[in-house]
Amino acid sequence: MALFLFPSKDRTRSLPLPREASYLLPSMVPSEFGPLSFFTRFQHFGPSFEACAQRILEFQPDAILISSFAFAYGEEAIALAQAIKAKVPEVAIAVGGSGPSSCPEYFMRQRAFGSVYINSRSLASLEYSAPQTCLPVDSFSADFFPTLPACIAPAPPTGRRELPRQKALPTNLVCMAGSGFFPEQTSSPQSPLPTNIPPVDPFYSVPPSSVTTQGIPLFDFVVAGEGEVTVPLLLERLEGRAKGMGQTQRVGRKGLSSGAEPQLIRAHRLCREEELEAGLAIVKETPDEVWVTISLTRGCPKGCRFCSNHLCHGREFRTLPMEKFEKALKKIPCGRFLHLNFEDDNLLYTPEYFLDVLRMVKSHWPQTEFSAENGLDYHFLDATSIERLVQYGFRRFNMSLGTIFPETAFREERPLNLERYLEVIEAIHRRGASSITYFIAGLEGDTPEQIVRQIQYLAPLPTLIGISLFYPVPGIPGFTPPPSLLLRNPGLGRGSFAYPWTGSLTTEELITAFRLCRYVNLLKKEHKTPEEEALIQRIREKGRLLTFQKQKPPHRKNSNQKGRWSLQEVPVQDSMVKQFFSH
Ligand code: B12
Ligand code: SF4
Repeated sequence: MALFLFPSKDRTRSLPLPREASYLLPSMVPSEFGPLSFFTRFQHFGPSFEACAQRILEFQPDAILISSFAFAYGEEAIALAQAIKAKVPEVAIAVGGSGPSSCPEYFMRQRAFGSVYINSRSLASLEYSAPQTCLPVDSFSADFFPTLPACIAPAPPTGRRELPRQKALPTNLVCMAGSGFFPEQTSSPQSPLPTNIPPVDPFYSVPPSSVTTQGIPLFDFVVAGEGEVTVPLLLERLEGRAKGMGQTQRVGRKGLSSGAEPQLIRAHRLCREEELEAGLAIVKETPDEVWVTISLTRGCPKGCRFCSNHLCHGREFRTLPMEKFEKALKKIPCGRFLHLNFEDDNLLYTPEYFLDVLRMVKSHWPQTEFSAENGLDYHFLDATSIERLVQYGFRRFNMSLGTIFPETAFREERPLNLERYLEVIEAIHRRGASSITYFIAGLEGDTPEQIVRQIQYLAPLPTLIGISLFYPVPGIPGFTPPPSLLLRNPGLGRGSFAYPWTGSLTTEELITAFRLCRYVNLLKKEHKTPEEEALIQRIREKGRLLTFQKQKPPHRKNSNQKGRWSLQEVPVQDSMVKQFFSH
């Protein structure tokens, strides 16, 4: 088995903004940069899909398992699979992860060749059935494993360049590949940015010259739910296929694809604690320091309506056994300063477990700084627990607030206790640590006025603001069935694409809120550069939002002395900005 992790910041390419996202253009400022900027570039991180496919196929796999971690990145998983199938149509491909768990139908319908957009059009009429969450074992039903038509192997296409292969027999080699894209937000005044992003055709379709396999289903298996439960089922089916084919039949064939319609494999239960493995990754190392990200728990029992976590991991909270955690820690080099980040959703749900975890880390790395990037639930914090966490090594607290409005919180089934939140923020500040408070803009019922009030509420508090633009996921309430636009263009489901899904805020209003939050954060910044001070001063004078723009023709009005940048007014929703500055 080989594992490939392709997304990487080492190789980045700027791409044209996908055509369907061209509604963003009026809100974008070409060559914008600095602390008030919105997203400016659409980037691909890592090698091209073609190169990824090539590298995977050099391994001569019988089957390839692709992990698609969010529905919004479904098109990238498909582009990778298409690049693979264009080279070797017979290799079996399975796709799993949170993306397919939330909408397996989208993946089931994909064909092995055809640009994402040709496929997308056919998806407009896609029928959708609500995803079933992983169920307890006694709810097992044969319906989870639908019987699909008998498999017919595709005839090897002519004219295709085949990669050399060592063995004719299945070896059960399995590759796990990841793919991911995200638009980059720039913050460095030095960064050279493209001057404009034209809305042209998407970048990731395989060149038409390699159209050889149109009509063949892209995936052999679409897998929903936790891998601990589904991978054994998948391997069983692959082994069954390998045995069924036998050596004679497989002569001249590559891989285990049946060429038939994909099979859907759904987890029939959640994985048990003893089946859990620590998700631990060393993300950066220097001779003195090491940065590690880890995930120790699964599932969240809370039922926030906007959250899709349960579609893959259910609502039962499970923790990694401590012995396994201790074993996982052995992968981290000792004797260095450790930065340990938890990606768990609700670590404080079992505070004693969490404290045991911190104690164990400290016993091995007395010098550790902890963070929990995905947020800590302020309901579980108070001055005493904050004191304890700071003593253990928390210097920054990411707080997930959601909303300050009781009616929105009620509608979203999100607990809200502003009094407690304020106490917690103050206690963190008093203790000399910092915090970021996350809220969501664009939820059902939000109004532009409310969002400005929310920003004004957070502005004087000793916390930075993290704004999340609401993103939909098929399967969450209000998105079942998902709008056809989301099924045609899953990528529009990225938060950064500011699509007005709920209709409560327009794209312009969402982006205005985003920029206002960045302005507030700049005001709170301790050591501002002279350029940033100048920016703030101009914004205050004008009562309008401005941003840094890389200077194209030199010597324009408002440009700085060296003519490298100018201050540019940003396109925003005027009444929101007025309301903000009239406070
Ligand atoms: C860490 C995290 C991030 C990190 C890192 C992501 C990364 N590239 O590694 C950051 C902060 C960058 C991030 C960002 C986003 N995230 Co995020 N993130 C998470 C989080 C909290 C943990 C993911 C994780 O590692 N889980 C632990 C592992 C073990 O679980 P897993 O990946 O699901 O894998 C299991 C199964 O899915 C399955 N499986 C996985 N792959 C495969 C493949 C096969 C073949 C099989 C059989 C099984 C299988 O087996 C695994 C073991 O059980 C999840 C929530 C969650 N608890 O899962 C959200 C989550 C995945 N994120 C989500 C989203 C939407 C995003 C964004 C797109 C949001 C946005 N801004 O628009 C961005 C995109 C950023 C980007 N371009 O990559 C959603 C996805 C929803 C969906 N179904 O589409 C989730 C579920 C959060 C939520 N509640 O809404 N995220
Ligand atoms: S607390 Fe977090 S992980 Fe749990 S349901 Fe709410 S948003 Fe999702």
